[in-house]
Amino acid sequence: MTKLDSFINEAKTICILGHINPDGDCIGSTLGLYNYIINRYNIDKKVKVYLQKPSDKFNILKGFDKISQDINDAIEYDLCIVCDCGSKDRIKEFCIYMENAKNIVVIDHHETNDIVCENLILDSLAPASCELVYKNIDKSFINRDVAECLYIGIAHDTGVFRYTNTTSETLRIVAELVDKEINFNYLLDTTMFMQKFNQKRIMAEIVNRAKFLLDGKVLFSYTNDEEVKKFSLDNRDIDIVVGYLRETIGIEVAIFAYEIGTNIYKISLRSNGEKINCAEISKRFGGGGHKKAAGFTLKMDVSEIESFLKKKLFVVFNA
Ligand SMILES: [Mn+2]
Repeated sequence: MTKLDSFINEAKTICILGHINPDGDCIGSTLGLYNYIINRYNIDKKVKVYLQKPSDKFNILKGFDKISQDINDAIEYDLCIVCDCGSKDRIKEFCIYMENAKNIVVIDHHETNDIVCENLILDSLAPASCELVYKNIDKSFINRDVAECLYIGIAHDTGVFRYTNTTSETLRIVAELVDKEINFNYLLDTTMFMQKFNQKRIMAEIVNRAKFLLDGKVLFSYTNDEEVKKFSLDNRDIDIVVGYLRETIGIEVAIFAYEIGTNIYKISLRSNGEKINCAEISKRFGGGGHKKAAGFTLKMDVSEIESFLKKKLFVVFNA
């Protein structure tokens, strides 16, 4: 029995948490564990997933409709499992469940993990938290529901197995998941590739205003709340933009800014090659993430962001 399994085995009540703005790996790892616990223990355990409301495109995963946003500081869970999250700040309002819990296990693959916890399943070389979940659960209880969740998470964090974080082991794990007769084509299309027409239209606007900075090493663009609303979208609909900008010949890093509050911008970075470490850059500004994908928050007007980036990144690029 793995350490994770023995914690689950001993607990009667379990909560599962992830990070703010939950992405495919966060949703996949939390719901993957949720479905695993239900499949293995049925009604013997009370298990609940708390996440900020994820994009509806993930509603094809079992348990999606059970994801809760409730806050109740009187509840004390026997066990709190935190997935895919490198800092307390990013658990946000659900942190109370972690603080109240009798035991905590953290499963994560971020380079910048600063959660202090005795039971840390941390591997920054793992391409996805879902891969770590897979490795730490009893394979004989992985049913189709679990497999779908874990497949989604690994696919999302590896760019469908094409980023350099993908290993032969990843592909072997994926093969095991495919053997559970998941409809991977449907899963990928629904959660990654199919878009609302307005997502394509806002992308056109964002690409049109994109600028090369620092001798063409950086491709930078942005949107704001007003524009996102104009297209009847929300921020969950533009999470694909930065990855799309990265796929530009000649650049070392794509940077995309979007408004998460009045004059508060989330800055997302995606790099090509080995020269730029996005996690390191983001950490300097209070954020974090992975070598090739990371982000941080800036409190300023969008017109100031460009000059901020030019000034600060110049130092990084010339280091
Ligand atoms: Mn992840």
